[in-house]
Amino acid sequence: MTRLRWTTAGESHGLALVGVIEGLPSGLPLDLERVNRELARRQGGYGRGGRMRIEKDEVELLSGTRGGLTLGSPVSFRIANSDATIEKLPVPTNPRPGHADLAGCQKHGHRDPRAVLERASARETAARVALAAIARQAIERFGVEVFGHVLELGGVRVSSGAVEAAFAGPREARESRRDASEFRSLDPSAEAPMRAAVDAAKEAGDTLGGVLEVRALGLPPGLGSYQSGPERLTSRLGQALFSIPAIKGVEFGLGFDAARRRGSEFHDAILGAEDRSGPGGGRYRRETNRAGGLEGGMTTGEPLVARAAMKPISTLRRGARTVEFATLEPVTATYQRSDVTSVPAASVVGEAVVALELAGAFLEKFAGDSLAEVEDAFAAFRRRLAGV
Ligand code: EPS
Repeated sequence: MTRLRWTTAGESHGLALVGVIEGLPSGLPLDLERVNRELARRQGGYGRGGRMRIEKDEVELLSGTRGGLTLGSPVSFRIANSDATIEKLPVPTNPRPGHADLAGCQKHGHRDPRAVLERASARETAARVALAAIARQAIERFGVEVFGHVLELGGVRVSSGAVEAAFAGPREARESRRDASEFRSLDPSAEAPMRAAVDAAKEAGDTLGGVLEVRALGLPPGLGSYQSGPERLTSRLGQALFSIPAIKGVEFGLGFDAARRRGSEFHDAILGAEDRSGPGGGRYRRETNRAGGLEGGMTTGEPLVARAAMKPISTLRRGARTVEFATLEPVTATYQRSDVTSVPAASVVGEAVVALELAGAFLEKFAGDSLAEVEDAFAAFRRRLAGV
């Protein structure tokens, strides 16, 4: 039994992105179409640039399954790059602000931003979306749903009423509403102002950031641990969300607003639960969920609610101020092409990294070499929970 772990490799304009994940139980049916659907969702969204018309991301499975079932061995795949021009692309003569260019060059001792930017590029997130789309299949069968959507883009906020209504309703309805939106939003009335904001930024050669939210429903209590800081699910999820390029802030539940409340106005009262059929499965429920489904670094059985703030994309068509490596002469940073915003895509990536971390925490709590063993461990926990 291996703890769930994974890695990616690949440069933005290299041959391919590669992913390897180990620690999945054997006997898990893997739906590759599901993986490709997630990749397509990440590629879409209003405000993407020319590159996404060139690529059509699809996984090619290389190992870890037989007859459509996992073997328990590492699962690996590649996603080919259509634009695999890394050897031919020009070497910029100046570092672009906002990117990894300058610190990366200083770190490695070169004056070639391409040597840095090819790996620092957010293209890598395609591999992580594929890894997550594989791993989450291990927890979705236990009733866990992980759902990402856009809360705010370029200063346009979706209505919280529309969001709460979507979460109160059936899963299929919120999925189809979000997937019909070019902004991955649950509020159709936000579409027109968001489109206008992106069009205006594009016109001005500028870029936009925003806020994404990821909720996970159907989680049992007790995933994660209070036993050591790094094992707290809060720190693991925070790290996962901050690992997405351009993320500048992460919060759970009321987040920064919690700092402005008294304790009596924040903590979620514990009530007895009449209905024990819910995912928590236990004898308790909460009156509110201001903590965002996490207490003591563990899931509470309430929905997990995480949000992440994304800065505007660093590549500006109007140009950003920098200096030449050779002369320190002030110049406008090199521009080739870029997205105006990728907040819709980042909501898919946010969903993915949260799902990947939750899959890891779930498979630690309900560990097993085979899917049957995981099912047994989960059922035994549910039985015990009814008595605690
Ligand atoms: C990116 C720059 C753009 C984006 C890219 C991320 O690519 P290019 O330089 O080839 O135009 O399209 O995003 C992706 C390729 C992707 O798959 O999301 C960057 O500098 O981070």
